[in-house]
Amino acid sequence: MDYMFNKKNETMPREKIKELQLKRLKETVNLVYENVPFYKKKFKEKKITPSDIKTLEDIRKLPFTTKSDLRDNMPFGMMATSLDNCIELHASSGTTGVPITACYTPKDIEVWSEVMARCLSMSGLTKKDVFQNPIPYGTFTGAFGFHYGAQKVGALVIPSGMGQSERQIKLMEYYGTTFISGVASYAMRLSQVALDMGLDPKKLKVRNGVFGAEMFTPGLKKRIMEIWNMDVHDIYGLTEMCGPGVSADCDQHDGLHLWEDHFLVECLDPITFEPVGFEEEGEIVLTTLTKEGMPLLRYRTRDIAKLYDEKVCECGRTHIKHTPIKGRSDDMIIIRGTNIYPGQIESVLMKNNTVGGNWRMVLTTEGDADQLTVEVESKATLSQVDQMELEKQLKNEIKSVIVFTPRVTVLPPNSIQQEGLKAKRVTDKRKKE
Ligand code: DLL
Repeated sequence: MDYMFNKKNETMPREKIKELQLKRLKETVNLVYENVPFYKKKFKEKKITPSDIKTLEDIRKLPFTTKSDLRDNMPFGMMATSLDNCIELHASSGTTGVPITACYTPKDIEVWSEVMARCLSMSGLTKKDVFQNPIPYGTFTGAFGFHYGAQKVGALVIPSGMGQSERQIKLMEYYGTTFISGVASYAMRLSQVALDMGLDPKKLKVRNGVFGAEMFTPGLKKRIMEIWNMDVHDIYGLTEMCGPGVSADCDQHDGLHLWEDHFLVECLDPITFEPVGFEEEGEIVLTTLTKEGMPLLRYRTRDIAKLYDEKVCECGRTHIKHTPIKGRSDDMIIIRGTNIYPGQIESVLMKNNTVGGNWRMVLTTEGDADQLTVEVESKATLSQVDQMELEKQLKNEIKSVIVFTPRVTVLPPNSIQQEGLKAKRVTDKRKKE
């Protein structure tokens, strides 16, 4: 059994979890009804009051909250408490519009640190570790979430921040970093930088990594494990809940435990909004149970995953598990009538050993038809013949997954430039009607 940060809560019997959830759900419903005009109005429209919530199933009477609801009420309209009671502000990057802003009370920061400490301990972090945090420190939740959680575990935190990849590698070497965090695509990039510096990542002391913030396939995970000789855990979260720390995978590597004493999860059909069965794909919908600053009811994450049934995990934890996030429903691309998730393409690419870590899909319109070009870096520089051979092979392999033939362009290592923290896997240049 791996180490638990909070054994009592992490192994709480399921009936107890449900009892606690109902108590906390009622408190949250009262809190938002009394303090957030947006929810008061929604309750009126639905002709419900907080007293209608008597069982956990009654959650289905409650209104959903969407990203556009949040945008309409930004920056502070969704707050359930005065800003005087808040001590920290975070915001999502806002690449697709108004940034989603959340303010935290001291208790919110405490809970966030606790769930992060659970996730990090579950991933193997101990007070003996040197924990390097190569994530930008700023309004993005990533860096602070990991920082607070790792300090709570008692590890030595190196707040190395984002970028300057050579410096990151030098810090790892100089301080003997044992544990790194961040985003999977950046861990892949860092391994390439180390190799370019003449350093084999395996020779560094890094033996553990915990990554999230974007979809990454088991294939990419395996790649990172091999190239660094480290164990890799997946961590999930979003600004609207706290940031990273909603769930992470244990040493079984078979699903992410979601901390149900702080978040109530539903998995719904995104069209009918009916719950799907266990191990059926649906949209993850989350309700905060202990948030004071910006509590949210039934937040539609748009993230697609499956919930496992409620049996106790081999690791001893009782909190429900979900599969890694397959992607966001808004990342799904319809091209020539076929639904494609970037993860399907990544799975094919990562199986091929000559392929490097970085890739993207470019969509264009030619004549009346949509065209998909998959651009992918090779691991090492290839001869023209080998490059053409690889393009042909990948074309066939991708075709067998997505049914039509894409174009494939193999590029030299390090030629796809990344902007920002999260990898941008899709560039859509199609003509819009
Ligand atoms: O990305 C918080 C975070 C930071 C999580 C670092 C993990 C590690 P946002 O910027 O608000 O917050 O983006 C949240 O990112 O709805 C998912 O679509 C995606 N996402 C987060 N974690 C994962 C993951 C942070 N492990 C959005 N796998 C979410 C797949 C993820 N997608």
